[in-house]
Amino acid sequence: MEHGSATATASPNIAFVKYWGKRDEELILPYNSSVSMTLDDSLNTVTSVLFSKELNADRFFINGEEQDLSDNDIAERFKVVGIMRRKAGSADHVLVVSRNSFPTASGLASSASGTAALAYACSRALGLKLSAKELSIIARQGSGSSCRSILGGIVVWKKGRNADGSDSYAKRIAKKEQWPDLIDIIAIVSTERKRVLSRSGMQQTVESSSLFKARAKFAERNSRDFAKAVKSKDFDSMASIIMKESNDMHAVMLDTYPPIIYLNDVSKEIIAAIHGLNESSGKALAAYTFDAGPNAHIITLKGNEEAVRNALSRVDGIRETITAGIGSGPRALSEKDSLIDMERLMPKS
Ligand code: 2P0
Repeated sequence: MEHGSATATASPNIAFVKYWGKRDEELILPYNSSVSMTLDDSLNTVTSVLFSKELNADRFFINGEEQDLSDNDIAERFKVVGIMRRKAGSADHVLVVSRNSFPTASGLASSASGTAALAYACSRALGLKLSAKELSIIARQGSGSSCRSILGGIVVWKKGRNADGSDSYAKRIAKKEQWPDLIDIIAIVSTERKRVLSRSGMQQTVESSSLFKARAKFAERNSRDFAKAVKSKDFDSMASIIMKESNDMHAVMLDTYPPIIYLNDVSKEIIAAIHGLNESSGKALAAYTFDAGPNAHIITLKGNEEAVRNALSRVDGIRETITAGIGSGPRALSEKDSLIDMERLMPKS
């Protein structure tokens, strides 16, 4: 092939059963299975790739800024490109241009949507016909949680048992249409960059937390129970697993030495407000979950949005909220949406 290009879009996912801890750092294999919902287009990454003999080096731009490919974090995500190139038998250099549509204040990690969009765009540009399973296995090696953003709806990432990672990939457990009302109200509490990155933080947990050894077993059971609750349309059980999972993950973070503390006082106020709302309603209207930061994700159904907003309005310190629905996964965009200027072989200005 002389050259190949493609543009794809993917969205982040929010984990209901959390991934925190790798049993294999190179292949990115987790200690436990995890479950998430892929978000809709309200938050997304668009990525264009061009493989061409006319390029004399690999180049990678995110939001207009050129990335240093010798930086560890960037090189890890870029691993996806190397895997794709080997699969396609290509030796061409690549130009990758990526843009996150996230509201700058969202504080959301872009690694999941970015790596999923990169994998999806590379496979199309190189003419590889890969299944969702194959794409998920490749994306996983760039960033663990990105393997779940390869699919829409509610998704489980099976931890797998094989040493080569061939059985550690994401599978959909419910289509978007089965849970069309599921939403994530993101309450922005802080826009500061996180001090401890997920990658090094989770490794410190594996090395130093004794509670973590127990977590793997609970989390595996929670993944199975969550899948059952999704199938039986049991939001009450889903909500309690979501909240307990978040609490459990933040407990092992605190048990890490030195401790990793992502939640702040506003996060804790939100936790109390959601429990208060559920108690006064006599059933679970909503669930909170927190990732590697203090911003809250409130998982609820569209019909409960007003009640949740009411409860949140009584918490001081929430800067803004962003609501995302359930998404349908990555998709290819047309050439006119490409972020690459094919004449100059540079990002479009
Ligand atoms: C998750 N997080 O399940 C958990 C919850 C953060 C807290 O996956 O090292 O960026 O690239 O595999 O996927 C964040 O970790 O880490 C994450 P790597 P990733 O969504």
